Amino acid sequence: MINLTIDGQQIQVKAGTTVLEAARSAGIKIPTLCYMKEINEIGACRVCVVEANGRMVASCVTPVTEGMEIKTNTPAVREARKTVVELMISDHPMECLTCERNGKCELQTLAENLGIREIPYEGARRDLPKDTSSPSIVRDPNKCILCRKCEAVCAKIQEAHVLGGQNRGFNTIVAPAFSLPLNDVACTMCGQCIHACPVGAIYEKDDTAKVWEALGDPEKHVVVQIAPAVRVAIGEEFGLEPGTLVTGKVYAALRRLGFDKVFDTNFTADLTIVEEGHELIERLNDPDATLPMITSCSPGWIKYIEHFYPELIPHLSTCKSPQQMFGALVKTYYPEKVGIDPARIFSVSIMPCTAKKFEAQRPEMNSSGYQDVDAVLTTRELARMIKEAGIDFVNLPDEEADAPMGIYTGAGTLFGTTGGVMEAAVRTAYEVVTGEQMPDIELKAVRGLTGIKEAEVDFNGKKIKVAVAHGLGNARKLMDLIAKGEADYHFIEIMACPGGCIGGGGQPFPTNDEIRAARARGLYEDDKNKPLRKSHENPAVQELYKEFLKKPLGHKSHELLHTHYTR
Ligand code: HC1
Repeated sequence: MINLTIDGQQIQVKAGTTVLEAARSAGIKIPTLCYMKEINEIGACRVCVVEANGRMVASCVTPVTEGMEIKTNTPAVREARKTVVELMISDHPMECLTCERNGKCELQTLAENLGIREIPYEGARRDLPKDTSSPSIVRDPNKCILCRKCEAVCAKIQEAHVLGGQNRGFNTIVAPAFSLPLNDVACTMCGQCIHACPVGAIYEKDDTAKVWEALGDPEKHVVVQIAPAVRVAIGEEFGLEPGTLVTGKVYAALRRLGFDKVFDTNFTADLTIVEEGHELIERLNDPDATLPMITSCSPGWIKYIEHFYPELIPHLSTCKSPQQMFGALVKTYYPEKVGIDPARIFSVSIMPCTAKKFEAQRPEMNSSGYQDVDAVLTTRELARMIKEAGIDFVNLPDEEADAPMGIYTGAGTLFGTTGGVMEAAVRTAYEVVTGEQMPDIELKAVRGLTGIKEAEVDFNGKKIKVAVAHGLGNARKLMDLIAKGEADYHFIEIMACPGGCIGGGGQPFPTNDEIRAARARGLYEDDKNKPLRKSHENPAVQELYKEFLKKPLGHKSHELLHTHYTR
């Protein structure tokens, strides 16, 4: 152990601890900007300067030494931090009022906290073009402060290695290699870089204008679906605690925005389970089938396997994601049922995910004869629309979704958190295979934020081995095992984002592990309180099969609900 003094407090910490972490352990707050524990510890921004034995050091990269004397709050330290931030602002576009991150920008908060009121330097400005090539993500290099957090998350958490420093000196930007457009590289569009970015240099493509226009068009019948993970996160945009379940208020807000029908992605999450469960059973009974089967509902994950493991694509379930199953049905089953011309339908989805914007535009997603999902909004974009409309979200009454595509079970809602698809699938597959009720439907082994989770379920003598990974770096570990022939699993769930969709790239700022855990608790609560908790028991799904699809994996299902991805 190392003994040191911080601001007069004697403390003891383990050797190797940084000054920043030592201070945090003593309850002393040092401001940071580029720092992410164990992910980006590069001392780039110098905002965390302190005096160590009389010398100015960046606390995030300075290890403690025996007898060290640290001062975090001297005039020289405060002055140095101010100068660092003033210099950063001096060449930053002063567009705070119109910036995506206005009010949620870490640089703005730092300037406020450090009492910066004027910038004594006039720095050179850059006027580089924005990269708008991706259907999901916009990069504005002019706002980049070179903290390298996006690069670190893309490399170390997602292991996609898409972003990196280009050029030198003042011309340095963080961009794909050779400054190629994002759409031309192996970007999975997961949007984790957006959460890492402390300013407005990376953000989702804004599709709110498209949706406002559709809502204002009397010829259009505008329908909306909301994803599982939105309901436990959007409340944060209105001051509620992370994890607060606000499903009824979201439905009410959507009606007040003018949507003609308010439906729920959880309905098709239940449907996905019925289709995917049957697909799994079919594969288990076929000695020539490709196993393990891997879930296919996370579009960032699909893009990752297409780029990095194309030879393993046959492992993917052929099921489309719930978003896309919904899209296909809302322009076929639904208009047939209610007698509307499908050409009039404009289908919107509210997703926690930026990659869903890309998924909706994939050529595979037109099986209704139209683009199945016309516009995808993130949780943040919906919150912006609600604010723009002046809706008092917190005081809205709880309303119900419309039938039939708004009815869901507890299993459907679990999709929004890592392990949830697996838990939902096991609940259904167990009953279909064994013909018996599962003794305990809660598969606790696949809950929680551990990167890779495993479980074994006894299907009446047949042991089914499953694994769950979230975050693409964890997915890569499982893919390497499969590639080496060392994975003895039957079924694997993979979600691109850490925590699953609750941690999606379109979720409110900030998103961290504590907040992910709170949002997951909200979904488990939703599941627990549902009278029906198994997807195959969803009466609206049963009706859909009776009236339209006829049977799982049948002809219509194959036409509308399944697809094959290619390299
Ligand atoms: Fe997801 Fe899914 S769980 S992918 O994270 O399978 O976005 O919430 O909507 O489609 O249901 C996202 C969430 C979401 C789909 C479902």
